[in-house]
Amino acid sequence: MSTPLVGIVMGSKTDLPVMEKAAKQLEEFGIAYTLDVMSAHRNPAEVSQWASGAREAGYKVLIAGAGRAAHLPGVVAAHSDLPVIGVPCLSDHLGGADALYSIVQMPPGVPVATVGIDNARNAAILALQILATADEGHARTLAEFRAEQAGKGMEHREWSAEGASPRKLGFQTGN
Ligand code: AIR
Repeated sequence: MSTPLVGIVMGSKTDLPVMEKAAKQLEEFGIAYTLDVMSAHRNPAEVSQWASGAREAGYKVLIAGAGRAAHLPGVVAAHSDLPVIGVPCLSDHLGGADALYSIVQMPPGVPVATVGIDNARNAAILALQILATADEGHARTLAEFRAEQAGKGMEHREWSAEGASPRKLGFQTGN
């Protein structure tokens, strides 16, 4: 296996159902990654050590996901100058806004690129886009992904062009 380019970390094992979407997408892109659990609050020393050594370890992009007071992405960004993508994970409170605000509202100077609540797949796609700026192989993977996505979009367009009748849309026609 080649050197992992993307490091995925999450605040708890309970974030795995969300964060494994990033791992799955990276696998589909053929990008080597690692996946770890470490909490900014419960294991601050481990987080600091991992993030501080991330560039030297060969990573190019870091993805960090957490819920509630989601400080993990910000703390990782504080300890590393690699691009950090933050994934706010939905918890049973506040509709995920707690994690979203904790991640997106970084102080000027220490950015975290924040994706939508639970949208770990977008984090993997953004990681590919970052890698593609400096690598032809990743740029080709990105172009293929975009073409495939556009193809799916066209299928939807064709479906609507076949006649988006009120019945097809599930509306009741009165008379
Ligand atoms: N969390 C863990 N340490 C710091 C934070 N913010 C987050 C986890 C998880 C939530 O707290 O990322 O989303 C609940 O964690 P647990 O382990 O109690 O299920």
